[in-house]
Amino acid sequence: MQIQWYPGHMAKGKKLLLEQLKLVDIVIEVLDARIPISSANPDVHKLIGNKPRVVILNKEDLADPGCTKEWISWFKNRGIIAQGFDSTAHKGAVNLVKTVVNVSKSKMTRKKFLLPRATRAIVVGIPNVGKSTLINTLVRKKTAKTGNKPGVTKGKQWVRILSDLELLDTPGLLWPKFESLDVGFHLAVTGAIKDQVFDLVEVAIWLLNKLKTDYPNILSQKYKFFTLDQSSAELLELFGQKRGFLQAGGSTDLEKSALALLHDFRNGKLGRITLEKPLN
Ligand SMILES: Nc1nc2c(ncn2[C@@H]2O[C@H](COP(=O)(O)OP(=O)(O)OP(=O)(O)O)[C@@H](O)[C@H]2O)c(=O)[nH]1
Ligand SMILES: [Mg+2]
Repeated sequence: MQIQWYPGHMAKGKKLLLEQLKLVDIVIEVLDARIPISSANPDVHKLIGNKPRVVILNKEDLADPGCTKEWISWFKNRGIIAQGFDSTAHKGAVNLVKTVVNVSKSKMTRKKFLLPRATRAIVVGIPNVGKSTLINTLVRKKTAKTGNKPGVTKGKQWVRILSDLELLDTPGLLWPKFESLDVGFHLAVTGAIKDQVFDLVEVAIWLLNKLKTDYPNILSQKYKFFTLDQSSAELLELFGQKRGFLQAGGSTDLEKSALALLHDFRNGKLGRITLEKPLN
């Protein structure tokens, strides 16, 4: 898969992040619950170093609940506090704030004689993972700009949650070289990379192959015209025909079909699906 996923502003974003990390007590790393490993930016991990960190497995409403539970234990076994979260709902917000403040206080190295002040946290993560939505949910109002495409947050933004937590929103960051093709596919399918920079049909076919293996019943349940003996290319074509994506001359518009399939996945129309499962 040929994609240009590392625009110049992301290199600048990394520099800015290094500066901002000096200002905060704790990092809230927002991961995508459907791809907890692929959505973790190794460059950001290096910058975070030993700073206290809480992991949010965001978009848990779109992920397979059993897998999210397994992922939370997976992180726990590695000494990392992780919590599933749906940033579009308010449920669990108070608990989340408490967890962040408590973890930060338990690791506080600030001198005791300094006056107590609000905990300062920075919210980091890949584009479109829900950082700004999470902040808005915690504040209970729309202060941070959000949108269902990567690259919505540009500058930096401090937001105060009650009196004991201040949050800093940051622009989504990717890294220059993915470890494997699958990482690229995961990021493309979930919407972290702009649709314009990858081959939609290739990514949609990858998704169909993946679903056929990991969730074999989902496709035929959601799209009654699907059967598992068809190839993924045939399935995509059939899907496009059923949706009426025809080009002049009567052939199927595969790009449009691919995009519609990806939207169905991203909006949860295919059900709750986790693409990446913990190995142990
Ligand atoms: N279903 C679901 N959608 C979510 C959740 N969190 C965020 N979203 C949606 O994901 C999209 C991206 O959200 P943003 O908050 O703008 O993401 P961001 O990480 O700030 O993105 P950038 O600023 O581009 O880096 C929006 O359409 C949100 O409504 C969630 O927990 N569940
Ligand atoms: Mg944002």
